Amino acid sequence: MARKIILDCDPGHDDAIAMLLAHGNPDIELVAVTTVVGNQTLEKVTRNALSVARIAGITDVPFAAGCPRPLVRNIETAGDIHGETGLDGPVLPDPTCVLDERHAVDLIIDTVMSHEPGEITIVPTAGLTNIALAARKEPRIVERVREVVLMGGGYHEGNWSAVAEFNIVIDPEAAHIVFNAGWQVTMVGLDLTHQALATPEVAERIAALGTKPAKFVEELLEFFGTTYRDHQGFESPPVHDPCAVAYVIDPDVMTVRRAPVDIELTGTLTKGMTVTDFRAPAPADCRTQVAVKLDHGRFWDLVVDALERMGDPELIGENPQKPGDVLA
Ligand SMILES: [Ca+2]
Repeated sequence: MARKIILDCDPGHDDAIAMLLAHGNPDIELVAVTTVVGNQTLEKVTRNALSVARIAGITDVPFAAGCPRPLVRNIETAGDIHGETGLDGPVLPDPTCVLDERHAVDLIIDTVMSHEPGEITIVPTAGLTNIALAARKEPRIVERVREVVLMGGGYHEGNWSAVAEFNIVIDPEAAHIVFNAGWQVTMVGLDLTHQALATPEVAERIAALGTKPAKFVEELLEFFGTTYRDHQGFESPPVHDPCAVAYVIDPDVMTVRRAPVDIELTGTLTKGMTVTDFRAPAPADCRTQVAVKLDHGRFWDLVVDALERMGDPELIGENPQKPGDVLA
């Protein structure tokens, strides 16, 4: 039976690819998509999520907007990596599906509580504000969720500071809640995702598919590749977020190691660090594990396969205006 996931995201180039992977892979079922401030403002990332839904032909999944700012800190976005829109590069179609009326936090709670215990996996690929609030508002979700598989953090690597990763450092208090809640957390951090490079060979495989969603991914990777080269010195861009989705689909796509993880909230140089204790053995009650080594070929096979299965969905509600028409 397909594993059911809630994707909590801030699209974001790699979030968009994570959504396409989740939609196209038959072994998991996307049951809700929620958005949160992060790579760009809530308004922008929410619009992007709906545009990606249109490109992928996702029609029967509720989308809800969540928190417009972190719990305690001021808003920090990642325009230098994801551009002014949060999804610069491709031309995005206008969204056609309507947002769920609920706040993302309520959609998360309703989804988890209306399914059997152990049925829902939460996959956050953004700051953890929505997830933390959901756990505080309805603590029963913590025991009911199968596990949380998140993209964020890193035990040895940082990107927003020497030791901190963006998703964690923009809302460290939320991360602290999520990592200490008591559910099983798999941290798919930078140590792992910096292995998920979209090399020229990967880009060629995707381009060869020739479909609209593949073309979209090609354009995403082109923009992402440029900003990662210019701002972080990568030859090929690391495509973080789909790694978390890939782990849910196929745990053998990476190796993981059980270890306690906690979040630094007060360090002058280390705010938002995911402090990982590798002193063996991990205590018996340890509920956290960290991703270590990616099977690069197997990971990209999953992404390419998902795009291939998706084919070329018709753009739903194709814009009736002809080119050149002035929108009212
Ligand atoms: Ca993200």
